[in-house]
Amino acid sequence: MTRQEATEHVKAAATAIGFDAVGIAEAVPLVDPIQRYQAWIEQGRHGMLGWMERNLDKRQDVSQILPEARSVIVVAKNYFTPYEHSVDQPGKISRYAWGDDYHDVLTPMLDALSAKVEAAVPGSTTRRYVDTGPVMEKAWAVRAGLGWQGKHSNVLRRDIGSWFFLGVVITTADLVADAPMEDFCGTCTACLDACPTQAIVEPYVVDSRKCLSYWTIEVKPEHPLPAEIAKDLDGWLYGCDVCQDVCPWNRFQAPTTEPRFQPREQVTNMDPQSVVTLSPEQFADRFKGSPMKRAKLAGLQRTAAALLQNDSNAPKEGS
Ligand code: B12
Ligand code: SF4
Ligand code: SF4
Repeated sequence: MTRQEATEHVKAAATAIGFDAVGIAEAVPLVDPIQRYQAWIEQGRHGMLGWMERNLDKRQDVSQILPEARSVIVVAKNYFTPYEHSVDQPGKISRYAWGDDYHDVLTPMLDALSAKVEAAVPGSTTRRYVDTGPVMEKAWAVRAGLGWQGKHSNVLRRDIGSWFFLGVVITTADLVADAPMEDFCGTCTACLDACPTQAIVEPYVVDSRKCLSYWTIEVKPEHPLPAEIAKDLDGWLYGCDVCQDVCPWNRFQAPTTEPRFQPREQVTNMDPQSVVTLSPEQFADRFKGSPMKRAKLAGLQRTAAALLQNDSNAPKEGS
């Protein structure tokens, strides 16, 4: 197979496996993204996510992960389902967590893609990631022309908006790289204007310390929610979708074909009162295979208690 044929074969395989988009980048070190990443860390914008301070060499240069890496294949998997959050009750769960854990869904798909790459280019090797290591997935997606980075900092495309997960296969196979995509944010500032906590501190830059997603998912349960976050939860129990809900490119997104991303038992909200009374056994049973396990029972209960205590947390109309 020629280089061009191998590239086409790999892209066709990504589609056949069920990915919604694929792009390829040359595996040379990232320059601007790593400088911006470093500045972001120095400004403390990662908050308590101490692991983000480590492995800068690997984040910059994937050959520190896979020596002789030549290409980075980036794939997108749509998780949009045609349901809305209940606007009249608090306890909103972010879309990405309505179905099964995306790590469980994407990992075998990435393994299948890796096998196709290794077969197309004999002697090549691969390493795959889906939010599982020190790889700057958004920066690689941008370089691979998979989408552009929106002002809310998520990667998006005109055809499928931003409701997709990213996955990455680093490979020693030398494939033909794609050109980056144009930025279609234009003069829009809808995401910056709508963020309930002004966490998008400037276009393209999110400060985790202000972001509801950080507080409701990532911060360990032993840390109480700061008063200014607790009062502005805007009805969110787990994660936050506001900056993507308001994005014009998300208006017409086609639903995912993946049954495992459908809302479990049609659940898009959870009554905070039912969360504070949940037992560990009920939690383990209810959230088996769900991304929501990540917050731990005590973490969910911390947010649920804040939702119950703050009247201002009733979701605003239309949010
Ligand atoms: C840490 C992390 C978080 C943190 C920090 C958020 C963030 N903005 O990075 C928190 C916990 C807040 C978070 C929240 C969410 N996350 Co998250 N997260 C990650 C993770 C593990 C690392 C991202 C990272 O390195 N951030 C560090 C900062 C420095 O990166 P950055 O924001 O991209 O910074 C760039 C821009 O600021 C840019 N920049 C700065 N100035 C300028 C100026 C111009 C002109 C331009 C063009 C660019 C630019 O340069 C920087 C470097 O490239 C990735 C998985 C991975 N390994 O990559 C998932 C990931 C980014 N998360 C994801 C998701 C789905 C979410 C949520 C939507 C979940 C939810 N519904 O609650 C929210 C979205 C919040 C938001 N608006 O960003 C997806 C995004 C998919 C996509 N379509 O882009 C990822 C890729 C996971 C995955 N594999 O699918 N997340
Ligand atoms: S996820 Fe929510 S809190 Fe975080 S930047 Fe987006 S709108 Fe703001
Ligand atoms: S809401 Fe507007 S500014 Fe924000 S990502 Fe979407 S198009 Fe870009």
